[in-house]
Amino acid sequence: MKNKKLWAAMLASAMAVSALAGCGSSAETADTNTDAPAAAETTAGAAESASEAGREKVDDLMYAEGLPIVDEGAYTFSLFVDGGDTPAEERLMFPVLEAETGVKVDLQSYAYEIATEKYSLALGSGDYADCIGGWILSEKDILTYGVDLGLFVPLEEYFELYCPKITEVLELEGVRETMTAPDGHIYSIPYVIETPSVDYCPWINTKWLENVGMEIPTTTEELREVLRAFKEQDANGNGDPNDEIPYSGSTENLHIGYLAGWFGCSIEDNGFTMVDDQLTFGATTEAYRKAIEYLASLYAEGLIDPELFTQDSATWKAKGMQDLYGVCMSYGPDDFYPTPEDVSQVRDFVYLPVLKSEGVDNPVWLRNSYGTTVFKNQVVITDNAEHPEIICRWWDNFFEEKNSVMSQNGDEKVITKNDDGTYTKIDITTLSEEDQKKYDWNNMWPQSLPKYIPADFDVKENPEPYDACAIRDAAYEPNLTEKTLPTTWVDLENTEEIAELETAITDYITQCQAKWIAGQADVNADWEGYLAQLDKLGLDRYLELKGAVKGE
Ligand SMILES: [Ca+2]
Repeated sequence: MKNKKLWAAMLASAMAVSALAGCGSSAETADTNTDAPAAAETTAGAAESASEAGREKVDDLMYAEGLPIVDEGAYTFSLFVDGGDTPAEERLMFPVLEAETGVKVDLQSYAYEIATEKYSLALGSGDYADCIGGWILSEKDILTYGVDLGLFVPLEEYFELYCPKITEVLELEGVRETMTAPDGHIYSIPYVIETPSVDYCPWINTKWLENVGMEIPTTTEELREVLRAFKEQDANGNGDPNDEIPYSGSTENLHIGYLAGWFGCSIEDNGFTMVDDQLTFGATTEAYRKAIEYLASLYAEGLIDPELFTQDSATWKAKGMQDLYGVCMSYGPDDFYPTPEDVSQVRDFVYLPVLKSEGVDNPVWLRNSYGTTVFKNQVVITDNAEHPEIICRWWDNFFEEKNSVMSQNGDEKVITKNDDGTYTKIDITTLSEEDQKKYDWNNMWPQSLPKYIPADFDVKENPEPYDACAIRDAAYEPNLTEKTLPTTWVDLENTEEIAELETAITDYITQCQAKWIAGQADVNADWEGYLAQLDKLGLDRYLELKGAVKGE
């Protein structure tokens, strides 16, 4: 049976908090801070006083522990994020958190493109939010606006004094090291999340394979034969033998370099891979040249989407939804192909194996993670914030399991905690359209923000969704590079120079890829000139700064 205890308790405490706060009193809630460090004795220059209820207040404003964090409405902070444009009051989590903490959030949330634009304008003008979060932040921003200019505030002392849950995350293996900037400070709320070992790979349409009477290919030449059959026959079975697109991918996530792993060297978009422990530049290798040559030959035969380098993601997805793709590079098959009503059903698209090629019996694929990833630039607090300690505590409270789980899955109406500590989630598609929208992942909470979901945490969904990525991860494991790309900080002194070199070199690699594959130039004829141009763009200096070597 489902156990609704947790959610009932959670709701009751949230309601109690708001009710009591409304009476001008404060409330202790049960489940926070039992393992908190001793209440801050003093903070730099902060006076403490006792509240009516006997709880310690810092600066006459913030309770050092427990909930609420401040008396109702006593503090508001602005939060700028790329997380869609749903207003705070329509998102499940913000009213809940406000009732719990007493802290109001002035949410400024925009779609990624708009957020990116507004973010750089704001930083330039000085008119930026108290707290900034999401995918818009980069490592370089932390170095420039944190370490260099002091616009972002060091947070480690607040964590130590007031944030037991965040401290718990920092104590996970390798996290504190990753989060700590070269000047010794931590500028961001840590975000550790489960991620697949592989991020992108090609997926192949098994229905089409069945229709043309072929098996899943295991070599590059077998793939060519399959793609030819897809092109020549009416593989999707709609009566038109000419609408099949044998190979496609979305322009933003082509990851052409990954495919070079079939020829012995799998590289990410900036040209790097790992060879044993060594960061290695692979865009000048023979394996990479061969991969481009191979893909160009597929393109010349009409086996690759002619819009590969030009279509936007909406066009790419729309074509997939019409069942026009035989093989497609993406994060998962549901990104471009209709999800069956029964989400537990095996998908038509399965992973394409790591292919062997002539002379390459041990092809490789670049490892994306060891199962979790630490994001070190996900939320910063700026010098415009009057009380960074309150914002830190607000995040710390969000890191409580019930809040993080709820932000991702929904409230007690859709998820219940079982006696064994796992959760069970109902089938959302059984709900009204309005509720389905309410419990949409992105409407509940800006999902680009960090949360804390412990490793042993488990949501059983009913039905349990088919996990194409987990199946793929297991199959790819023997071919994965042992190491992922390093997550160490670049040397502060050289940030600017590295960024400039990276832009020039990556742009050039990307341009050449498109030109060669689409047949506007020949990779073999151009190869010496390409190597010379990379040298001219400063490849040696770039690799020296990155601590990388040239691959063979
Ligand atoms: Ca057809």
